Amino acid sequence: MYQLYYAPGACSLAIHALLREVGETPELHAVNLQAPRPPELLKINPRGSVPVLTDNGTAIREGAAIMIYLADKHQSPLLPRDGLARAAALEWLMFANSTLHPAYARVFFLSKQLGDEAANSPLYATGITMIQKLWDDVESELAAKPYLCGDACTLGDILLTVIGNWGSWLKQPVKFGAKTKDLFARVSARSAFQAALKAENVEYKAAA
Ligand SMILES: N[C@@H](CCC(=O)N[C@@H](CS)C(=O)NCC(=O)O)C(=O)O
Repeated sequence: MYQLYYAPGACSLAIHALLREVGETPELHAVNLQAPRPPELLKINPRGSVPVLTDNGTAIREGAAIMIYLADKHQSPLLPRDGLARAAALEWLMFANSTLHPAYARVFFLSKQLGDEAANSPLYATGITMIQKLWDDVESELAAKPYLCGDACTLGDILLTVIGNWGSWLKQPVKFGAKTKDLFARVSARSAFQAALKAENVEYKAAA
């Protein structure tokens, strides 16, 4: 039995969608990231962040690790088993988790520090420029293929699609190219992704 600690629309949505991709409906524990963390979350993750997955009572932290664990355990085609195909899928998962996500985390931090001033702040604008460069890179990568690894959807596409929907949490806009929006539309239309959005009461807006 899986339990998932999540915040609606946060990076934990990728784990939630993946669970549904492999036919699992987790027991959901919503966490309010604006409030003090519940003691039961701090007990299994002292950092207080989401996602945390428990599998029969054992906690796994760090989104990318959780996704790899689930994809391997359930033999999901979203993560090739070996060789260069697996390396490419892991590369894009890590790009989303360890390069793109922290770029957003920087501007979320600045936003907290600057409050309303963030909308006109050059420092904040620099953070947005760094995010924009990463999305521009994604657009170039998608020039000749529908998904980051070619013809098939992999874990990185799912996490990227989740992060793409964080526009309403930004104080200055990020623009997506046409190919990137097509990717968002394709991934967010998957029945598992739709089921996770519905369960979290989140609207997907980034593909429009
Ligand atoms: N490296 C971690 C990052 C997790 C993370 O930053 N999660 C965000 C939500 S997208 C969060 O919980 N932020 C609030 C906090 O860190 O206290 C992972 O991939 O699991």
